[in-house]
Amino acid sequence: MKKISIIDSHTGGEPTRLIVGGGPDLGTGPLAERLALMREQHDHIRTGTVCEPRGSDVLVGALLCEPHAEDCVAGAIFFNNVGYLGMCGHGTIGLVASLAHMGRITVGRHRIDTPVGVVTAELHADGAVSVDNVASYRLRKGVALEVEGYGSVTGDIAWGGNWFFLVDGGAADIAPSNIPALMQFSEKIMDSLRDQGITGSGGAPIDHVELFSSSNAADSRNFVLCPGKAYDRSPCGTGTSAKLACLAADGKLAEGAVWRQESIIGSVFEGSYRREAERIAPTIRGSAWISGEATLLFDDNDPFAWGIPQ
Ligand code: PYC
Repeated sequence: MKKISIIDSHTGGEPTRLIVGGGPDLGTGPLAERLALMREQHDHIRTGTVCEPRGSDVLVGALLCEPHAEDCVAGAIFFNNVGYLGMCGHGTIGLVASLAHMGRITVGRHRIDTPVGVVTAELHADGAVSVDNVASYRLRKGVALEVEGYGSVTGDIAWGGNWFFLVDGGAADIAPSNIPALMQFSEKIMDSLRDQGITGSGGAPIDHVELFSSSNAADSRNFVLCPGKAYDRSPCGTGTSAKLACLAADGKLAEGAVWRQESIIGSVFEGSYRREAERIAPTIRGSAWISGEATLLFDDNDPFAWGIPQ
């Protein structure tokens, strides 16, 4: 029986399942190479860990790795029910909380190796975590998209570690009671982006849609559709970084000022940025809680041991 050890956490309601033992041997190369190796030769570890029947489409997984880049405390490869994520903000906050839970780090700043570069995270004395995310930028402003059943929808395209199409307002108020309508609208936007060939840099697919409305508790409330067709329960770290890039480009948020981004379920991340030439260096602060430690068992005779195919 194959065994995989995990630590579960959630960051503002969005779960992260960290593989801490029993994962594949991916060697010692750069994290981007190790991600490619995992995708080509060990993808069943991803599907067995985060897909049904053990997981669900909302679960983000992370494989804890030895780092390749210098002075890093750990490396991580993030994935979900349909594939791999370059970077994951809520997942990094969950990873840092899990490393603290394991006794591997204490309060202070720590470098973490990821497939899209090194990110620095700070564990604060109150348990909150700040992540200095990868350089973020807006690629295009005011892109008009024809969306079947909704007409013309205008949004910005921005990079925050993943590609986002950001839309102010939308089909329905951003409230938990409207999740089915928000899902339908965002999925239609995702389909239209693909069908109309609208992409990020170098033809990269835009695989996250982010809708915004006003908030009574923060500067804005969002709804984020992720590539696996689940919505982010947290305000989405990479999505908040993409939002900061748009605010900075529009001159609507000063360098160093704090933007409070609320999620659809009411959890909040605080974001701020420094300018770095044409891009911004965003910092996202949030909190994660450990919700479980377990050993996953993979029975050779179980037809769904490695997940139900999607
Ligand atoms: O927090 O960056 C994030 C994220 C990406 C997908 C789900 N959460």
